[in-house]
Amino acid sequence: MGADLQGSLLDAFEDPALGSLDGLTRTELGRGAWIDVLPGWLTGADQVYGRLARDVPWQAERRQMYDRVVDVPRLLCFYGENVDLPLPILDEARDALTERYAEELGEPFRTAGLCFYRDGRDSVAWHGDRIGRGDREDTMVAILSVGEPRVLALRPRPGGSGGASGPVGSTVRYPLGHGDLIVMGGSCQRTWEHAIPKASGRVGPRISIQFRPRGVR
Ligand SMILES: O=C(O)CCC(=O)C(=O)O
Repeated sequence: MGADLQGSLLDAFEDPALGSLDGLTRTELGRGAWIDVLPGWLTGADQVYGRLARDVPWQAERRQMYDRVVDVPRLLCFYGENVDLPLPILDEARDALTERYAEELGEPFRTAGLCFYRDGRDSVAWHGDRIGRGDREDTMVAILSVGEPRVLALRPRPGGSGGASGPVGSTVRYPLGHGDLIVMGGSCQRTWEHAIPKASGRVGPRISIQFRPRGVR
């Protein structure tokens, strides 16, 4: 795969483990959207990165874009409901998130979408996860990040439901590092958009694991 990570040597010998979710910090974005952030939720992230990079059956996809078919600028693998995730620590993460958000979300996190950003040229364009419940009611998408830090950018959805467009410059940026967790909640998927912008310079690989409730994509 040629996707070596310049991880810390100490971390390389550490078994993966999840910390407490008590340290989550919530930021209200407006229009009923919020994000919870917890840097360093996962320790031993080097091992997680290494095994996912090596063992996941990554797929390169192509998509129709107007009159052209283009490469999707990242590798993908989707784990639906009731399938084993590629590492037990990811099942633990999903279950811990389900327990933490049980009352607020009202249903479990059930699927895991994995993205592999090979370098700074890989990215995700602006979008909301609006297939399923995310299009009409509040939901949550939780993202665990391993590998090179990349920015998750969020901006009010232009002309979206839930209010007028946000003011120019209202984009917020969260650098997601090795082992960090971010949860997008409330109306975030229908009133805001998110993206992983391309990054310039020498940017190493990153893998994101997105946990979602049933039907949300
Ligand atoms: O990689 C990430 O953190 C975000 C991925 C994402 O937004 C998506 O795949 O829909």
